[in-house]
Amino acid sequence: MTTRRHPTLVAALLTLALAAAAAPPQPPLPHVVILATGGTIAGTAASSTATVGYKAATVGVAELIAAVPELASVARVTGEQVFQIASENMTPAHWLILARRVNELLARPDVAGIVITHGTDTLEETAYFLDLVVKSEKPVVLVGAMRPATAISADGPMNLFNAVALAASPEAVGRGVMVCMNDRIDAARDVTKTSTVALDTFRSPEVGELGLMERGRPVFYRATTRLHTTATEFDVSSLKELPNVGIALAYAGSGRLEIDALAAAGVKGIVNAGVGDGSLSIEAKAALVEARKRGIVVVRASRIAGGPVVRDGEADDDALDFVVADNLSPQKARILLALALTRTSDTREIQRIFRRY
Ligand code: DAS
Repeated sequence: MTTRRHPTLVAALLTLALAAAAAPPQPPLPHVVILATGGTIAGTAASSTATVGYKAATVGVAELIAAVPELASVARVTGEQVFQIASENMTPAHWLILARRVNELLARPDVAGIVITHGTDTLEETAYFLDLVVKSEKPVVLVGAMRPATAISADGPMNLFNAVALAASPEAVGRGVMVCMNDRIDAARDVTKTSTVALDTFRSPEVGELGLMERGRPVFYRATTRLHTTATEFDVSSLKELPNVGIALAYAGSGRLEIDALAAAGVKGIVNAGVGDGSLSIEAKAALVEARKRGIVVVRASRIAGGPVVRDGEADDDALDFVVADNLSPQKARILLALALTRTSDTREIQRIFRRY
């Protein structure tokens, strides 16, 4: 076919070429760094139908990125393999390493946001710790998967795409550390893993998600009222280790066994995951009073997934010099107490901290 016979085609092609040349240059895509730590999102199994009993933390960050070429449509992505572990093995020592790397990267003007790929088992704890110590307004988004990368309908790739798209979004700036799984956007403070197996496991049962991902864009419905990131008083940049805080879970017949063991182990704080509204058995109360007398800070939390522990409700906290956890889960109250103890051992000051974060 020669163009001589199709003058309209030539005109159309010319118009397109001129339009393309005149179009304003597209701004460069935001640079998002993916920090990989392991977990199921990096997991593999011998069979594509295996969704339990697989090996977590085997696929490297380069492979995770290569498996989702669509990332290039929302961000310029680079990756670092910070750890390669199942998150049941994550520790405060790992948190400190991760926090330092996050703060270093976010201080760079060329970095727009960070995604952290992570096992789901303790993802909410790492997220909350970072929410309290990251010193930037830029988005930090944690993401995992409930099915290994080798599974039919693996959830990791879409979760990773959404997490990167969120971290690249200007609307995500200043909202604290977020968790983005199964299209939901949750605040680090409120989110928790609610199912051992369901894809939609990360929920914020009491206060609801911050928003949803829609076609690669965040739609926000609320913002947290609690302090986070640049508004917190916590600085871990030169901290060697976090103060040791333990959790004692209450159950029918639980007495002082776990509490005494924690006290004997030399913890600086005990979070008591009480029954009901943080209720204490007679024995547990006696053990906590003794622990307090040894200078251990006691926080009354609840094993129940929702609602606050009301101060001076099921125990006379004023008289006992205890702190209440507000509506934080025991595992998150432990994180906040550990960071509070880097600032003060004054229980009134610590209670004020639990009201603000
Ligand atoms: N063992 C789990 C973990 O690494 C696997 C996962 O769900 O990510 O948290």
